[in-house]
Amino acid sequence: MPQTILLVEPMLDQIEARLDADFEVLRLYDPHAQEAVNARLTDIRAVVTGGGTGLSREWFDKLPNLGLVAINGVGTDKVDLDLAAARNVHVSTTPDVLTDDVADIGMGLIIATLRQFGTGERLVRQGRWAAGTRLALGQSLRGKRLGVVGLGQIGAALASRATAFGMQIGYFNRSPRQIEQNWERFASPGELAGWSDVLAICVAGVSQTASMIDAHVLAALGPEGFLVNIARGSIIDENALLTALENRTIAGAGLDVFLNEPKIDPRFAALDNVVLLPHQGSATVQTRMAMGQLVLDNLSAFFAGRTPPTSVVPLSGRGQ
Ligand code: 8YV
Repeated sequence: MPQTILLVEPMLDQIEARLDADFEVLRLYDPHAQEAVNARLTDIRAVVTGGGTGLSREWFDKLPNLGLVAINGVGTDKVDLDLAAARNVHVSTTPDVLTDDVADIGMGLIIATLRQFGTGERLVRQGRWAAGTRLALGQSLRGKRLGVVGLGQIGAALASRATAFGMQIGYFNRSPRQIEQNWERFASPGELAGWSDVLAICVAGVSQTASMIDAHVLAALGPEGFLVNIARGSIIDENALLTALENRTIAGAGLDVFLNEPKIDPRFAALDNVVLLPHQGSATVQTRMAMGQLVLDNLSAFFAGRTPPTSVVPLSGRGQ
């Protein structure tokens, strides 16, 4: 009898086919499966979910025999890791394999924001270029100062890309990092923002980083500064960001993540100085295949009685 798992959000078809071959998969997102899900709660040993979705405390409480939450991503902010540890539930992620694609989206948002890809695309599509409207001049990347908030794998990969575009790199990182490059370290996000032309948010979205980018940091970034966020919406005081964009106390923003995704604040849609993406950081066929393979590896290790290879929750005791 195959083990029963709960799939919280869709994955790549090829990965879901492998899940169906190896497990009894109950799909939480399938409206026709709700009755089956509720009838089988005690049989569910593992949950597969996304980084942006996680698993709520309510669902932890509904699953008495849960032993693994396998995240198809690296963000653990939507899973209570303390609760998982207390319940002896592994939480696994998909590190490394998505670094390049997320850094690519960050570089793309820097280019798209400084060179006004969104405004330009709308100008052409709406026929205003043909009617004689011209796009205002943009900003070159060469020589601009990129401030990276969070110099982890993704932040460092973005900084390397930006260096190739002729940008200078500064960064803020809570813990010191041994780096070979001559990137300047700043003591706070505010000091980094005051130095930066572009501020890129690459830090994990955890309780310690909630609203780290607030009105003071945005004021330090200033009216010629741009913000890019490829991490989590929770890291930015979103009302302060919207006010700064509306009042142009910052020049613009390129955003792949938001609070309350996908039902983001409608104020964003009224702005012409933002580039908006629907959380596309790791959303490529190749990366989602690699992430899915890591999810499968963690599931098979767990059900074989071994520690999931990319578990982030140190467990004492059974774990199984
Ligand atoms: C994905 C992410 O969008 O890695 C993360 O935490 O947010 C992204 O990679 C998400 O995990 C898709 O399920």
